[in-house]
Amino acid sequence: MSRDEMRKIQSIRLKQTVERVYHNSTFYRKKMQELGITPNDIESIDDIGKLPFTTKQDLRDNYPFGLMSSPMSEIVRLHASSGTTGKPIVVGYTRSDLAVWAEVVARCLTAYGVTKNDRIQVSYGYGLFTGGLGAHMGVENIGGTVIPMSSGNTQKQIQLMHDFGANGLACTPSYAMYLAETIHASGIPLEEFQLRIGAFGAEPWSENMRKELEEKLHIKAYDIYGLTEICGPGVGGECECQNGTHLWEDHFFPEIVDPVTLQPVAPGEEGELVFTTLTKEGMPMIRYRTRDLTHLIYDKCECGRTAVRMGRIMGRSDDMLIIRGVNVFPSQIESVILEMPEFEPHYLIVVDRKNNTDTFEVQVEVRQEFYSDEINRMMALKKKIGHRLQSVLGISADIKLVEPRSIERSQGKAKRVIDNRKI
Ligand code: DLL
Repeated sequence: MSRDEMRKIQSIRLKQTVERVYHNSTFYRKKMQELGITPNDIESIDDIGKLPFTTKQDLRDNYPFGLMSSPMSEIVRLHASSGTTGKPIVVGYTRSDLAVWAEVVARCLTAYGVTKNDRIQVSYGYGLFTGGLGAHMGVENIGGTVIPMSSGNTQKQIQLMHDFGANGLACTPSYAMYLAETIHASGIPLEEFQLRIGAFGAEPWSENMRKELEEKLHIKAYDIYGLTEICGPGVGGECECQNGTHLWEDHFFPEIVDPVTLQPVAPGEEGELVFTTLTKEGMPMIRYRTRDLTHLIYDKCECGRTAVRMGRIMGRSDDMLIIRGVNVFPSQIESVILEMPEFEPHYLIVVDRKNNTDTFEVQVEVRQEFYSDEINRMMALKKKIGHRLQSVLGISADIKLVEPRSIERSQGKAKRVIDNRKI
């Protein structure tokens, strides 16, 4: 679809969405009135900047159902995402919302090359988290066979993956890494598995992690992106080119803004991703601030898809650590670790404050073949990674080398940071 055609569709859908929220949601009507605007001020997608932003705090303040724009009798599903503090945020879907969600996940799977002949093991958690049920509906939508494992019970996961001949695996990249390790430890030859495709997301991951997962599992590993507030997984997904995540912008309109000034950044520049849903009925979102930091690529992709692409998420404007005045993203540390063959892709960042100075410790697992009782060898290894981190982050870290398999494995989103500072 040409850009012009896309913008036409986006304009029509934005106007419908604004009408809906203005008339059906006290929350949005009040916000628009505060800015002195009515639906008549929105004539096309070019007017998006006139609309107010929405934040996670707005969802918390209106817990549980304050942002619904459909009567509860039309809501057929609720999901929730655990907030870092206090109450969860709750989202509601109409039947039509579920159909759109299934469709966008199906688009991602199709772009990975999944067909009705494939069996997909869904190892995202099922329940209030959107990962399990979202991926599940997408597989069903294209007529594939779902293996609804949910997360956990890792031995059984690999046994059934093996026995059922799963061709695809959908889970977080960190859990995929754990499953890969477990397969290797099980002694079952990789050749006996039929895995071909991974649909990994729900947490930031790097190119190096992709390489490692592809090598360890003999698969192609693809990104799937999404967030509860917008629908769940499937807001975007990679294609065979593995060169940016296509965002399904006929349903979710993306903008990139400066997280401080909230003004749009120049095309292609890095900033905070903001979404406006264009077809949602239950709980449409107007200019929702994701806190995810990335950039958008409007050039046509080699795969032929014209949907805008998003670069890898560099982190979130709110999970960024400021250590001794320096901005640090856990994803940068992960990249360094994965570049070095001596380490397992498992690490833990511990931040604290002693004598008014931040302490910054990176615990990392040494691979079995590099692990040694010889102090000199371990010291040299410590120095090596220490230098590399210093040059990438511009700040020095205390390195703690730990034994293979000693850092706790996650069955969902990995916990990479312990911040003990009380600031
Ligand atoms: O994580 C939805 C999801 C499930 C996406 C399964 C993909 C697969 P939330 O729990 O609301 O929803 O977390 C959303 O997770 O704002 C990002 O910060 C992060 N995130 C999600 N996907 C990716 C990804 C689900 N592919 C938050 N790369 C988002 C990097 C991701 N970060």
